[in-house]
Amino acid sequence: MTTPPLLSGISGPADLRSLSTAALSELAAQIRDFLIENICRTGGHLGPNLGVVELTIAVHRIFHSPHDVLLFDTGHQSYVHKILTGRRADFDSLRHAGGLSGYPSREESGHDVIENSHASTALSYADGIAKAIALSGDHDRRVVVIVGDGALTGGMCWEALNNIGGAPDHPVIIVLNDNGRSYSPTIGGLAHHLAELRRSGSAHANLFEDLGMAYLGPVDGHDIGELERALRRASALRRPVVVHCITRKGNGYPPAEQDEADRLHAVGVVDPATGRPTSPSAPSWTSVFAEEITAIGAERDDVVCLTAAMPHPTGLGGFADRFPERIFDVGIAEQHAVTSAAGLAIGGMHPVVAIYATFLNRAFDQLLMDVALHRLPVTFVLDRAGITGPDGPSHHGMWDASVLPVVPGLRLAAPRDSANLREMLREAVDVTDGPTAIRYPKGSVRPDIPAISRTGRYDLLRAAPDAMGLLVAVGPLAGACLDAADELAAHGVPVTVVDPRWIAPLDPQLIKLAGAHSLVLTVEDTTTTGALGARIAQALAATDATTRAATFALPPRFLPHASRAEILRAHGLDAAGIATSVLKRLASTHRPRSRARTGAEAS
Ligand SMILES: Cc1ncc(C[n+]2csc(CCOP(=O)(O)OP(=O)(O)O)c2C)c(N)n1
Repeated sequence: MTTPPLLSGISGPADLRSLSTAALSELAAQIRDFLIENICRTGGHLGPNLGVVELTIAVHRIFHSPHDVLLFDTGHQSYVHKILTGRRADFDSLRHAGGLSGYPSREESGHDVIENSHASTALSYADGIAKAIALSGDHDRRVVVIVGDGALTGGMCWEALNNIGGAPDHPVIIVLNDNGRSYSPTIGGLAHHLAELRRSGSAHANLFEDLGMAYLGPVDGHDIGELERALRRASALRRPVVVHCITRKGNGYPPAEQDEADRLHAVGVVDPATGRPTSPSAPSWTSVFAEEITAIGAERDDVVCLTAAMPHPTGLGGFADRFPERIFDVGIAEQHAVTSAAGLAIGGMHPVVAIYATFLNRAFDQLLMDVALHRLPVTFVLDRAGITGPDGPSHHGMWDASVLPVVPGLRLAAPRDSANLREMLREAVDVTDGPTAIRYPKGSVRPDIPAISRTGRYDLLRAAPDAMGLLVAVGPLAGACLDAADELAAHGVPVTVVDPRWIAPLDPQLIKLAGAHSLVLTVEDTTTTGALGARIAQALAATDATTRAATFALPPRFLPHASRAEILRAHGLDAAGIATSVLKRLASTHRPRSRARTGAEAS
C-alpha cells in the first residue's frame, strides 16, 4: 500500500496541530487502515491499537511531547503514538529482528519515556516523574498516563492512586481508556463501578473523586473534538484528574470488534479480510496443557484454576467452559492470584495458577512466603518460559528457572514433549506438601521423544557406550540435543543424552551419573546464572568427581526481540550450535579420551 499523503505528511506531533476537524477524522481512518494492513502482515497488538487511534491523536494535539511526559501503561497500545512520532516507515519490521519494538523503547525515540509491557506500572512512574518535576520547580510540564481498565485492576495502580490522589501539588492526568476488556471482559468490583459510571454519566459514589482526584467524563473516546475539550479542561485543572474515555477495542475492524475469544488482541500473521491465521497452526504447548487440565478437572473436583486476566492465552478457555465455578479470573493481579491460590489450598483445594513465566516474577514473594513457607500444594503452570521471541526482553521467560530453585520445597519441571507435559502435570497436581511449577515455551510442540529408561527422576534418551560426554537436555531443547548427538556421532564423538525432567531440586541420581562422565554439558533455554548446569557444577564440586561441567544457556542480559528460533540459534542453542560447542569443549581439553559409563550402566 502506498501511504496516503495526509498520513505521510505526519512526521511528528507538531504536524497534527494545523489539521482541520475533517482532516483529523480522515487521518484517523488512514491510521486504522495502516494498522490493519501492517499488523496483519507482521503480527502484533491489533485490537488495543485500533481502539486508541483518536485518543492518541487528541493527546498529542493537546499535550506537547516530549516536554509533557506521555506514558502508556502496559505499552502494547503505543503503535499510534509511534506512528505520530516519526516511526511510521519502520512498521515493516515491527517485532522482527533489528526492527521496531512492539512496546515503547527509549532507544527508538525521545517520546518514549519508559520501556514497559508488564501492566499497571505507569501510574507509579507518573507519580515519581511528577514529584521530580515539582521538585525541579518546573510548573509547566504535564505528566499524562494512558491506562486501560484492564491494567487498572493491577494492585500497583491502586498503590499509585493512593499517592496521586493525596498529592494535589504534583498533579498527574490519567486518561482512562475504558473498553470494558482486558483480554476478556474486565472483571470485579472496579469493572462494575466503571460500568456504572459509563451508564449513568456519573454515579452517586465516584471512586476517583473519593480518592482525591477530579473526574471528567465519560467521554466518547472515538470523538476527537470531545476528547480534546476534556483533555484541555484536565490540563487547566492543575490537580490530579481522571479523564474517563469510552473506547471500543478493535474499533473500525469488524473481525476485532466481534472478537469474543480475544484472538485479535495480539496476532501472528493473519488474513486481513477475516483476521484468521494464514497458515494452520500445529498443536502448541498451551493446547496440550489445555486438554490435560480439562481432563484432570473432570476427574478431580478439588482442582481449581486461576488466571491473571488471560484465560484464553494460557489455555484455560476449555476448563472455564466445563467448570465455570472452578475458574477464577482475578484481573491483572499476579501477586493477588498467588496468595489467593494459597488461600484456596488452605481451604482444601488444589489450585493451578496458569501464568506466563515472565509475569510470575512480580509474585515471587507471594510464592516464597505465602505458598512455600506454608508448604501449600499450589501448581504453577508457566507458559512462554524461555525465549518467547517478538515481544522482546520483557517477555522472555528466562528468569524463573534461576529464581524458583531457591524456594525451599518447590519442585520445578521442564517437560520435553506433550506426553511428558501431561505426565508431569499429573505428577504436580498429586503433590500435597508444597508448590510445584512446570515451565514450557511458546509455540508448537515437536513429536514425542520416547525414553530408553528412567532412573531416579531423569530419562535416558540416548545411550553411547563410549560416551565422551553427557548432554543434559533440559525440556524442549531435548530434540535439538538429540539432533546434535547424531551430528557428533557422525564426527566420531559419541555422547549420552539424558532429560532431567524435574530441574529442581537436584536429583542425586543425576549427579551420580554426571560424576561418572569426564564432561557434562547442560543445555537450557534460560539464563546461565542459577541455571541447572550451574547447580550441577556446584554439586559436583562437592564430590570427588573430576568431571568438568559446562552450561549452554542464554547470557544474563536483556535480549532483544526476534523470532524464538533466531534467538536460540544466535546463542548456540540449536542442534548445530550445540554440536559445535561440544566439539570446541572437547578440543580445548588435551585429556585422553576417557571411558564413561552410560546412564544405563550408572543407574
Ligand atoms: C503484569 C502483566 N500481566 C499480564 C499482562 C498481559 N496483558 C497484556 S495486555 C493485557 C490486557 C490489558 O487490558 P487493558 O489495560 O484494558 O488494555 P486494552 O488491551 O484493553 O486496551 C494483559 C492482561 C501484562 N502485560 N502484564
